[in-house]
Amino acid sequence: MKIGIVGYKGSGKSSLFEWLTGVKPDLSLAHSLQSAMAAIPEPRVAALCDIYHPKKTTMASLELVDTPGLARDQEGNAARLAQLREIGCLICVAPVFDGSDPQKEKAAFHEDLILADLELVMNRVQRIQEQQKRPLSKPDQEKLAFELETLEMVQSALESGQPLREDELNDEQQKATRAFRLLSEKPRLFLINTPDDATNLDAYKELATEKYPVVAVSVRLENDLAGMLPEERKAFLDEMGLTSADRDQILRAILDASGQSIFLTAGEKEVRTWLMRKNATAVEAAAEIHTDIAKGFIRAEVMNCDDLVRLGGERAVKAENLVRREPKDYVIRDGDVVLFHFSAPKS
Ligand SMILES: Nc1nc2c(ncn2[C@@H]2O[C@H](COP(=O)(O)OP(=O)(O)O)[C@@H](O)[C@H]2O)c(=O)[nH]1
Ligand SMILES: [Mg+2]
Repeated sequence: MKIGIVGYKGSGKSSLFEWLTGVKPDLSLAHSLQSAMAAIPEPRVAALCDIYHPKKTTMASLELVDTPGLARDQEGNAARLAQLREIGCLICVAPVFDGSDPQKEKAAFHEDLILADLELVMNRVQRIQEQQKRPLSKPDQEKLAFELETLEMVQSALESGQPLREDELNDEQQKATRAFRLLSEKPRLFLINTPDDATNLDAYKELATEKYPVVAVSVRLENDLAGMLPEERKAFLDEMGLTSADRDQILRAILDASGQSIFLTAGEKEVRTWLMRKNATAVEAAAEIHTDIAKGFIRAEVMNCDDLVRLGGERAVKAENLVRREPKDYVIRDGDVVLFHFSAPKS
């Protein structure tokens, strides 16, 4: 899943991209999408490495995408927003460092996404209504009527300012609207780009709702700090009376907002984290590693990472009967270290 960094021009998108990925976006490509990866921190990996001494450690990464800035006057925004359709999750950057009101920024951005979606949906509704005037076979009539009904539901939700999220539509309805990839339906994290000397970051969190989580960070400060040596950094922060944000925490907030989480695999060859959708089943997690493992799935052997660390190794975990054998539909939990048993495909 691609994670788009979106917002108005000058809000700090490219700075955020640079801070999180370590890659400076190419200014000459600012009208298009630019991607780079950011490894997701997982503190438990270090403890697992102490146990397994693996040859290799691999961390799951998020693909972050710097996107063209939107214009406040909407000029040219339709084309910019159209580029975001393929993106799975939006990080909306609000430039509160320049004195903007975070609540107003949040509302303005929400409205722009809704307007872009409404235009798309209303065009399609109009086209369907025209098609319906022509002679059609019964199945085609029914298909169009269903699509129209779904779109009208989506449209009225958009008009009320409460867009539906993908998971609020049933499978059939999702099928009917999938081609649109509505922006306002995408999971979203609101990132408040604060002044360098902002002290009460928690106050911003009051803007968060269950659907739209919020994080606050001074992106410029963090970028400056990232270029310093640890001792320089500390001296600078002390002297200026500033505190720095926790990059790991921001990345985990992005992971969470995107509806994903990670699971672990561990052995002497490799200790590794993998991305999966939140609450994935064992067979879905297996598919993240290889489709053959999912196809030939026999069972998952699951240990809790804390048990492994506490007892010091797999053998001790087994001796305590703490290795669980789980079927396909087992829901993976936080901290699960998973070993899949599967039958190899016949070639
Ligand atoms: N004061 C302040 N300026 C910032 C901050 N983040 C970005 N800027 C400045 O805002 C301008 C635009 O930043 P940029 O990341 O290019 O924004 P973009 O247009 O959204 O990609 C640059 O001059 C940045 O230095 C911040 O946290 N504080
Ligand atoms: Mg930029």
